[in-house]
Amino acid sequence: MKITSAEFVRGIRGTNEILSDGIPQIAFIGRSNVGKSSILNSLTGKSGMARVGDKPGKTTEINFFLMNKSHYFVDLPGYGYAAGAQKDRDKLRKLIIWYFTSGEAKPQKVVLILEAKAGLTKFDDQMMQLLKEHRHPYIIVLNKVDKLSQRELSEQSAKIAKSAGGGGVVQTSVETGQGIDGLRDALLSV
Ligand SMILES: Nc1nc2c(ncn2[C@@H]2O[C@H](COP(=O)(O)OP(=O)(O)OP(=O)(O)O)[C@@H](O)[C@H]2O)c(=O)[nH]1
Ligand SMILES: [Mg+2]
Repeated sequence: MKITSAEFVRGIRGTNEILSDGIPQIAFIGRSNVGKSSILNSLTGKSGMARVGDKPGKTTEINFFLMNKSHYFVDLPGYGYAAGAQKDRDKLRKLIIWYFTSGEAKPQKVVLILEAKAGLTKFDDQMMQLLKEHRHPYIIVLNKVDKLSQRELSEQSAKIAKSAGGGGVVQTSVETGQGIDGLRDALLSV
């Protein structure tokens, strides 16, 4: 499926009517700097749409992008980075938890993005448990696979599939474009 239109709608930091306007949400979550915003841009083919950064903590609001006038792609801030003021990190952490636990947002699908080198960290595991507890359907994406050799990659994927309960892992690289078309099809065919 192609994305024929993509536009930024708004960024929120708490309750907002956009959460209940009836348009299905596909949410992107993962550790800070894992490439959530980059994947979102790559899926839409609009490179500057979501802000991307070298430093963790680039995304500080929950950003809604309307795709094909039918779905929102929801770009969330990242979790699990050690830099920055504690106060700011707590705020982002609370915002993420609120999105998944308050019951106001009911994402149709959650894309849990892991970093190829780091694999499934304890923060990712906590997030996965939270998604399960709140019955949010999710898929796991392993991004930045360009950073691993073929052998490292198959070892890492097997390890993740095992700890994640045997479900599939979609491999992507924003750098090479690997896996992006497949991920788009998987997300928009729901
Ligand atoms: N090598 C490589 N670098 C990538 C890939 N995807 C993203 N990056 C780089 O990783 C950095 C972080 O990307 P972002 O998209 O801002 O990451 P994010 O998860 O949105 O980060 P926060 O908003 O801070 O949580 C940027 O420098 C990207 O260019 C990839 O597949 N391969
Ligand atoms: Mg971001």
